[in-house]
Amino acid sequence: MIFPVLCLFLAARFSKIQNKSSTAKYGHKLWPMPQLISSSTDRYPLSPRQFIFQYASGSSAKSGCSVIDSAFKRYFPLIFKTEKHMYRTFSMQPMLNVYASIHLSFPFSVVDKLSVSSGQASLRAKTVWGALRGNKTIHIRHVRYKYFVNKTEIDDFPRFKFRGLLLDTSRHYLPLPAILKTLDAMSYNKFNVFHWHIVDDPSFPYQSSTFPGLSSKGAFHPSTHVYSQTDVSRVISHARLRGIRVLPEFDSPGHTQSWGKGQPGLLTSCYKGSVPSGTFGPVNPAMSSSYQFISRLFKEVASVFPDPYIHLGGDEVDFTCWKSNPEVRGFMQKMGFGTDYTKLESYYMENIINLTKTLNKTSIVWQDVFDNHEKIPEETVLHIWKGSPAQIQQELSDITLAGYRVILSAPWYINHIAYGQDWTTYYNVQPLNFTGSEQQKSLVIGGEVCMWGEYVDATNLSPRLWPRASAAAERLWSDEKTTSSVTDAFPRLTDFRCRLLRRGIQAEPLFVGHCRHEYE
Ligand code: CP6
Repeated sequence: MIFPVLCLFLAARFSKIQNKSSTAKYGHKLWPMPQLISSSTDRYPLSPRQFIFQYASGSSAKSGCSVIDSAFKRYFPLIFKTEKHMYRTFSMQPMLNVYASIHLSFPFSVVDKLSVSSGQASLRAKTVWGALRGNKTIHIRHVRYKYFVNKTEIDDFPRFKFRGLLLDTSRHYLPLPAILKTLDAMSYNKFNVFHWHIVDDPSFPYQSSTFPGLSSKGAFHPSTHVYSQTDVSRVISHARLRGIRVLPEFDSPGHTQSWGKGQPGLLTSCYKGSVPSGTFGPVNPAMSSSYQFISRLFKEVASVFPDPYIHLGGDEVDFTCWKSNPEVRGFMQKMGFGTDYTKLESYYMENIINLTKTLNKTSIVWQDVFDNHEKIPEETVLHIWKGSPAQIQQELSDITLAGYRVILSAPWYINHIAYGQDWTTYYNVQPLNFTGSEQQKSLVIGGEVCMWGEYVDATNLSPRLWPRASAAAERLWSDEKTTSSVTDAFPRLTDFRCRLLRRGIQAEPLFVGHCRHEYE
């Protein structure tokens, strides 16, 4: 997605420069930290009534570009937030004429420039996504009802292309507003991939148009605890406007208990001796009907979710049930797999990866698929979710040596909680600290924070995510050499957490203290 240079222009009638020595003590408190920043204590007061976002003349993006138009519309009240009398002022004297609507996303990796100087701020970005994130970087501070912006020069680009967050909507149903709010908070942190672990063993909330029985029988409730096609497209467009891709996961052959309710015959029937025990295991890999079903389901998924990737899962497959089933054992014989059930798992995964390829989508799979299989198409992305720090390093080495791209999640299991400041462990992760060539390191495309849902629903999602996930967000965006000190990060993250609260995101405190907005 290469756009010609796009210039954004923030015209603000900055009044005369002020240089207050007291400004220095505030410093800039950006999160995540840009790649390169030089800011001065020179600052310009600005008034919400005179501030306007606009496209620069000559910009290849113009009014009508939905992503930027709607960003202008969203950012204004975020910047000049909150005081009730301000809103009154606006309604009496409407000033803004930059309102508009909606569109889709991809990662970017170019140096974008933001410059704030006398009379104007300008943002030059190569893509709309860069412009979107650059807009977020402008740091307008306020003291009481006065707003200021410091003279600043910023060059920026993300360290990693893939900066993800996983939500699990199967262990608990997350109502749509909770998902949309999480997307808002993700954009404040410059995350760009929403990994939607939409179905799993406990429930199947995705309302499929091809197989309506999957959710009518497999969801916690057939009409209240489901995501309709409209819900899904709302999530996708909300995400897109914020520069976030939606990566759907339909995890199989394990983690599929809920699928069996609406699709009899799909799962392996487990045996006790020579009789079926009445329980079910993973998808039955010995039946051609299983592949026909997956093919039809994925055909739908591929058209509903525009992202070029689909996450196929492939983790934690329990062989006990397969081993007990005479049909499956017969298939093992016929295929010459002996008693090696990883070969059967491999056979299944290969089939569904190829099937995904025919839909013009690239597969992402959990690391188990690499650990157990020899043959995986080269464009497949591996996703690391387990292991001790040493095992993770080994896995990174092995996967990249084999030439595969990789996403790292193992150190960022945000659903695990501990007393104290556990954000520091997420912050101190060094994704490229493993034995390997530069070429191997370039195959680490990014990382992802996982919020598994066993103990999480809409009541505790937000404070458990934020600001802990923000620690990973900075690790994935910023330069590791210049931005690695927990001591430097602490006051910035504390400040960022207050900003999240001001924007309506319930974020837990890092430590003892208060936010300035509590009494202003
Ligand atoms: N669900 C699915 C899970 C987990 C995985 N897959 C998981 C396992 C162990 C831990 C955390 C999460 N709950 N479908 C593994 C990728 Cl510690």
